[in-house]
Amino acid sequence: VTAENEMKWDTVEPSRGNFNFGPGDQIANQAASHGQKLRGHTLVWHSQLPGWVQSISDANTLRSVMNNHITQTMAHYRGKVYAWDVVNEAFADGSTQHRPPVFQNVLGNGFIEEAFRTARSADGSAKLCYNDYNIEDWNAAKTQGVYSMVRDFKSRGVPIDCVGFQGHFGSGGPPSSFQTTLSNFAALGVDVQITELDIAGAPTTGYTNAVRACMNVSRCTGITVWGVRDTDSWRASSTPLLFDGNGNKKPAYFAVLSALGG
Ligand code: G2I
Repeated sequence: VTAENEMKWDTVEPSRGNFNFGPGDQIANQAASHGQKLRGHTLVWHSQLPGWVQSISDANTLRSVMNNHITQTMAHYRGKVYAWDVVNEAFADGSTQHRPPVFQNVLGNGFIEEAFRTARSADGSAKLCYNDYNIEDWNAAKTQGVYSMVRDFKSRGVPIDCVGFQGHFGSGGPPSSFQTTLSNFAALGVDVQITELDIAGAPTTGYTNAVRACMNVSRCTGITVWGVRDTDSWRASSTPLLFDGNGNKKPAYFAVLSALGG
């Protein structure tokens, strides 16, 4: 289970030092009472970031605010969240570089490393993941940028355990190189997961290909769909999920079940 919005910064720390874990706790409790594993989403992200953080221009202030947010949130969910998206979507589209606002602009290149080191200190048991979209195609610049970062982190002992591939696909499903991408990242010594899967029109072929790519890579340890019913999806008009608005199973549901082995 992943909270779609309830563990994001604007909900969790709407003003400096005031933490609101109520909405996230509801999801955590629901997951615990059903024996479901919980992913934490997300600690450091440029979006759904409250205005008070976006307007910080002093590096020492932003560093302490970022580290405090990571530390408090992970401490609260210690033992409940098994894997955290520590940093989400830090790379710019079509590029090997980080996107500018606000962490990169104020803290510089080292902010991702600092976030992961802080996260390891805050919870030594949780898996620490980098999560992003449009990094499924091995030939994309953004994929190569993230790959270089993970390789660098592993070579220098910066703590990182997993990479999340969001998997927001068009009607064609995953790019043909997706399994290559997953296995190349896994070969660096991290787990890989599909973290936010949805496919425009929910084609059975696209879903089958996405599930197979993961099943074929032994270090691919999770597939999460980004919502249950089409009507609740962030892209509802594309009906990208496994259940329709009435909660009925769609053909893609049966395709996924079969790709998982029945
Ligand atoms: O944009 C799709 C996903 C891309 N990867 C990171 C995910 O965290 C992201 O999730 C979406 C949620 O599914 C949406 O539900 O993130 C959006 C915001 O970036 C979420 O939308 C927001 C709306 O923009 C707000 O107006 C609304 O108040 O949902 C909020 C809560 O319903």
